[in-house]
Amino acid sequence: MRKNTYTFMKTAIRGVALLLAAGLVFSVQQASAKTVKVHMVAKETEIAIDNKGTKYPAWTFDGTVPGQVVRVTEGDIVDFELVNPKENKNSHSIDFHAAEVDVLGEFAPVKPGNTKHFKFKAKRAGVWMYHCGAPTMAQHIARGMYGIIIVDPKEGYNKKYPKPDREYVLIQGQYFPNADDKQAMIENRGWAGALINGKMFHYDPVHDPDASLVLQSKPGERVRIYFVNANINMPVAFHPIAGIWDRVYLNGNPENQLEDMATYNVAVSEAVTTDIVSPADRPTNNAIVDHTMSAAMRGAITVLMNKPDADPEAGKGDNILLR
Ligand SMILES: [Cu+2]
Repeated sequence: MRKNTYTFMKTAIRGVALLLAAGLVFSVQQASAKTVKVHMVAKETEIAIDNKGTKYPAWTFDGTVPGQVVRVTEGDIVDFELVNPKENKNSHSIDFHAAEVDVLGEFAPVKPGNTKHFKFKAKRAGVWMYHCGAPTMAQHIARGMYGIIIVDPKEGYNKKYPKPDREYVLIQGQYFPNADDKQAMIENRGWAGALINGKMFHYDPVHDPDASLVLQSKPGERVRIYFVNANINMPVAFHPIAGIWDRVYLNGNPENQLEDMATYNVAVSEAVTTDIVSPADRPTNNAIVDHTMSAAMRGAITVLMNKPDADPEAGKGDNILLR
């Protein structure tokens, strides 16, 4: 009897201690979660589609293709506002792949002159596409309404998810020269270019003498790429020429991890995080490509230079999507 009472007391004390510990962890997490305001304006405007400055009648978030990089931490609340100015001719919308909401509510089209406001909790770590979903969706994406939302894991970095030395965002899209031909976009007819962050051969001075930007790192650094396939109809064979993906995090989640990959096949609308570590003992270059030749030769080649005098600011802080 006394032994039973003692065991009961011990179990009760342990239970209370566990509850206290759980409460502490919970309150720490609560305290670190924050609300992040994200404001976007749908803009129907001309943009440059290549390094020469060839104009294209784009539909955009905030006047750029892709739209702004949205970056939050797992557990944060995204407080979002989309303005569709009355000057626009079309309804637009937003579809965040990181949100679990109502497609007929939060994601519904917004008419010109109206504003949409909603909040969602970024519950799951990873990288996710966002895009306009207003009809005809193929046309709204093809004309430029897409971007990335990065939800960093609340645990932060660890052995399984090492801190990168540099980070870059690459978003691939398809260029359809006839911006009005929705049917061609749906049927994948007549696409003439592969866009990387909105331009063909954006970071490839080897194939385009007008290209002025490249990705940079120092030899031996861990470079983390956040990649989105914003194509209309084409998967992407994502491959670093003269390199190997040290790790591939499916959907950007550290729990979904592959190692030592040559090529990772990225579905339409899929986002993925990949790490590459160059040899530490000499300068090298990689060409990060869509190994699908019809895409590579139309613009999906990105040069990564690994050199001792790499720009110390490149791929750091807010400087991860080069424009
Ligand atoms: Cu739109």
